[in-house]
Amino acid sequence: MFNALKEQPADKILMLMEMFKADDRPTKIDLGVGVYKNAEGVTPVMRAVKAAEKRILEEQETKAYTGLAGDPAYGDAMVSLVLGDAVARSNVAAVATPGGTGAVRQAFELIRMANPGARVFVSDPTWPNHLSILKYLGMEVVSYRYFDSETGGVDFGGMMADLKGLRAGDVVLLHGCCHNPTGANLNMTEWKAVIAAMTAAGAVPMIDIAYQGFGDGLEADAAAVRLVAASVPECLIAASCSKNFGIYRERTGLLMAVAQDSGLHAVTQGNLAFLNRQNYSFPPDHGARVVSTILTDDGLRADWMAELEDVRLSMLGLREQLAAELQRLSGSDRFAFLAQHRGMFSRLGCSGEQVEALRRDHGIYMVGDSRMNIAGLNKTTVPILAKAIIDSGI
Ligand code: PLP
Ligand code: TYF
Repeated sequence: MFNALKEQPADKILMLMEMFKADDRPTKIDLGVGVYKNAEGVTPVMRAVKAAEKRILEEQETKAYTGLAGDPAYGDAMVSLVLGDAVARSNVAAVATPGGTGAVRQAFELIRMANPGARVFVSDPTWPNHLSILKYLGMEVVSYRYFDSETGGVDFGGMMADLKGLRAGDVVLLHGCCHNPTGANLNMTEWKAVIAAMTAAGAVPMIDIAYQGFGDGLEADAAAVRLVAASVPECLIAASCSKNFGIYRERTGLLMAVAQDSGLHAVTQGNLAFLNRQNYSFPPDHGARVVSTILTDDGLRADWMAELEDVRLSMLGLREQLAAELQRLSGSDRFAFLAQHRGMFSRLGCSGEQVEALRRDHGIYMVGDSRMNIAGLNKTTVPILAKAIIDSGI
């Protein structure tokens, strides 16, 4: 049987991680995989996470199964973190999932179950796993223009023109904040226009939010998701706790299906639970319990928010330093977009050969499309990167 298997394409981001490990140059710089690192290059366990884990270790009395939707306290806490009071809780069906990826996967499956002919509109570019999962599920993908490589911002005219091709029942996948891989984001006026286009066509928004708190702050980063949820008849939201709680390997995510018609709640909730049962039965609990412990305790929540804010501001500081350094070395403003971008990533906008040269000649690792993880820098390596960029003729 196994001899019938074909080679599968590797994940380029994860491949880069292996290449970086194998490089023995002490000066190498890792700007590849999207994992937060502090100035010492460490991905720390957040203080509130440690405290919550300690509490769970001491107080948890059973490891018996939770429910197919996961622990309700986690669902409630996360719905509130992401959606605030934008919609009534009774209009939100939600299930815990293994990471944001699990939520994305279940969302696509729910779409396919409800409307096998649905096309999924995705930004060009988008997170590669969106495309690979959609392809695996045999779903039709339509890409819409998103990134303007001239300005480093959003090609909003192109995006709106491409959304004119929407038909009723199509799905539009949007990044809630901190677009991966570009770092370029819609402003609120643009979000309103996108919502109007989806509503006019009868298309359903699906929002992937994996970096809430990494861009403009916990509340600001959720503003677009909340506006969408409050404005449209139905939407799907896939949230990840991997980055903002720093619990990557615990696999903690939540899929939400919001309907203004609360009569749809029971059947939607039942279908989400059904999908969990088909794919893995009960979702992982440890990370979810850490999250709900933090979010429901005033002290832990405040400490988590303070540490997350430090993380956000450190990345913002690195962006500003890098943009200023490149301004100084190039004598131009052509890299100013780096300070405007939000989240962990920025697309530098150079060629594949230039990315390759940065790796070969300078030991600087970024993804082939010139996506850099800003958190891979520190105050000392920013000038090294800036000089390498200019020396490479970028
Ligand atoms: N969606 C996007 C855009 C991401 O960048 C990530 C990153 O890891 C995820 C979803 C899901 O992450 P995870 O499955 O680790 O929670
Ligand atoms: O884009 C990133 O780097 C993160 C981490 O298959 C990641 O989202 C990368 C590849 C992958 C899963 C997660």
